[in-house]
Amino acid sequence: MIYILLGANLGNRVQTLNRAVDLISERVGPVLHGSSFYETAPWGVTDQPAYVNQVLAVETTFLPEEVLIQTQGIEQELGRVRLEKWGARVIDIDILFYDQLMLRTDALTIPHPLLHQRRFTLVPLAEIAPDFVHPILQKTTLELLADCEDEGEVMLVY
Ligand code: A4P
Ligand code: MG
Repeated sequence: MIYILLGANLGNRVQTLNRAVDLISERVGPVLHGSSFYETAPWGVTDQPAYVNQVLAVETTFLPEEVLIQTQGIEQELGRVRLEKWGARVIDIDILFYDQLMLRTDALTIPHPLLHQRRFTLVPLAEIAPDFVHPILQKTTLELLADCEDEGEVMLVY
């Protein structure tokens, strides 16, 4: 099982996320669970519009690098223009976990190295995978959330 974070803060955010879910199920594998949509305060670069974030649980037969190629293709197709690190974007797709795998290459770090510092990731993840254990930190999502010092607002949309 892999866990994927979707984020959008430009354009029709919810429509973009729905299209991303469809493309992921076609090109990566069946989407077994999807969290609710959350409207979240921008993290990192705070002078940008609010995001909508969602976390998906996806079953895949692809290797991690192949998943990244697929998700980057989907980002391109949905109109992602890369401007500024952590800056505004039509769509961002991050791979959070790939089973209990730990991986670090130039292109890919799994688990995502910042996930435990971000309420916009942990809150939706806790909805669909509260007891998943982070392979490096050896804590469940709920434990990571309890320890997280991020105070960014995360509001359930639907
Ligand atoms: N990459 C490495 N590991 C991964 C991984 N696990 N998943 C590489 C996906 N990509 C991974 O990403 C840069 C490179 O990261 C990719 O080429 C890939 O090889 P990017 O998406 O091009 O650049 P970026 O997104 O601007 O930078 P970065 O560091 O990925 O930013 P983040 O961490 O994605 O943060 N605030 C809220 N509320 N909600 C958000 O969703 N997102 C960001 C972006 C900032 N603030 C946010 C949100
Ligand atoms: Mg990214």
